[in-house]
This record gives sequence, C-alpha cells and structure tokens, in this order.
Amino acid sequence: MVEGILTTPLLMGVVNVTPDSFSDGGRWLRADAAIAHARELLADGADIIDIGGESTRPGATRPLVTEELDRVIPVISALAAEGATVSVDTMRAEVAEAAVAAGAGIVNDVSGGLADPQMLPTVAATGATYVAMHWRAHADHMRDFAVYDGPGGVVAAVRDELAARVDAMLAAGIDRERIVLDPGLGFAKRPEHNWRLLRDLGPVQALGFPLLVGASRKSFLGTLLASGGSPRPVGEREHANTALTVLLAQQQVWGLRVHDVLAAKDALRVLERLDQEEAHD
Ligand code: PMM
Repeated sequence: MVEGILTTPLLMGVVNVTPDSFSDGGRWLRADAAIAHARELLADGADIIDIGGESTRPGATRPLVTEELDRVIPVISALAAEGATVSVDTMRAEVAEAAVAAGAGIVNDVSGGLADPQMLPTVAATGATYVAMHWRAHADHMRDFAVYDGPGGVVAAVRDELAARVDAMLAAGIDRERIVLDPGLGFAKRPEHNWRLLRDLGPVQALGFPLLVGASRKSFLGTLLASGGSPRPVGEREHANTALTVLLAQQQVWGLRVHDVLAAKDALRVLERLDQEEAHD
C-alpha cells in the first residue's frame, strides 16, 4: 500500500454515563448499556472510548463524587480489561485517579485543571495522557463568560488561556509528550466564537501540542441548521459534523471527539483513499 501524506485523526467515541447529557443523556446510564454501546463504537472504528459521568450541558448541576465514580468506574474497568484505550471525561482528581487505576490511559479534563486544584499533580503522578480543554466556568454559569473582546478575539484568548494552562501542567510535572489541547467548542462560547475557532485553529495549533476537537452534536450546529426558528434536534446534526470531520482531518488535528463513530470513520476512509492517490502524483 502507498503511504499517504495525511495523518488521520484518532476517533474518540463518546459514552456519557449520565442522566442528563444534552447529546445522549440517560441512554447509557446503566453500566451494561454503556459497555454495550462502547463495544459498538469500537466495532465502528473508535480508537479511544471517552467515558464521562458528569454532564457539562449548559445549566447542568454537578453529581456527587461518589455518583460520578459509581457511574464510570465499572464501565472503565470492563472496557480496559477488553483491551480498549479508555479515556475518562472528568474534572475531578479523585475520579481521574480511580479511573487510571481501573485502566484508563487518558484523562480528559474539560476544565484543563481549573476546576480541581489537585488535578494536575494527580495526573502527573499517574503518568496518563492529559487532554486539557479551554474552559472558563462550570456549566451552570458558563454563558456569562462567553465574552471575547480583547485583541485577536476568541482565537487569541483561547490560545493565551491554553498556553497558561500548559505552563501550569508543566510546572505540576506533567510530561510535555503527554499533553493534548482542546479549544473547547461550546464551552463559554457563543456560536460565532465556535465558528471563528474552527476557521482559525492555526494559532492554537502553533502552541505545539496535538489538538482534540469536539464539535459533534453541539448546539452551534443546531443553530446553523435551524428551521422555522427551532434548532435542528440533537440527533439530526451528524451530517454537519461529518463535514467538520473532513475539514479538521485536513488540518491534521490529533483527534476528534464524536458520537457517531461510523460516520466519521467513513469520512476518514474517503480522505485516506484520496491521500494514497496524492502520494502517487
Ligand atoms: N465536549 C463535551 C464533553 N467533553 N471533552 C473534550 N475534550 N472536548 C469537548 O468538546 C467535550 C468534552 C460535551 O459534549 P457531550 O455532552 O456530547 O459529551
């Protein structure tokens, strides 16, 4: 086979073990349902399964630590035992530590270490890969923080705020090679902020770390596709996300966080096939 030029992104399939996530809340709340869904995503081509026990939907209230642990640990243990690469979607050091002990190799922290002061030292001690997302506030009041009035607007703000988090991660002892950054689409961001970031990821990529992007099913896609004044329902935003999958793969992002792994995988296969053709040119 001819080797292409493109490095195709990893696909991170989402399993929310929550009653209230906006995209799939309640569907995989039981451990057996979550595990079965994760197996489907793996069969569809997921490289990583991202397991979360706290909804970050705007306005959501936080679960107790014990609730979060009870939701995610049995699912992580089962999938890790089957050899899956598992990431835990958590803002809590205690959950991250237990998840890594149960077999998770990646800690996906939407707060980039801001929500829990113990997160960065805990991750450093585990040696796990750390995904740090751009974040400003918890879901119950993040809308109030969607203001990007400084020079360079949202792109410069996200770059600078992530750079500050990188400094904190390195100071806490997290290995540079284990850091992944995420611009945090939909978190303290209005639709126009998400579009501007998608249009101009370059400055964030120039920080020199792999990028994970999560656009799948988010409300800015619902707003884009609205008809008759109503946003497109969550389950009907996948085609728009597939378009973004192609565009982001061409920008060489490290990973894409998606709900419909098969759709994203098919899109990547098209790109890979064309890439082989280009290698022949
Ligand atoms: N989005 C959600 C949850 N976790 N993690 C990362 N790294 N990036 C994201 O964009 C992200 C995330 C919210 O979406 P969901 O309710 O569909 O899980």
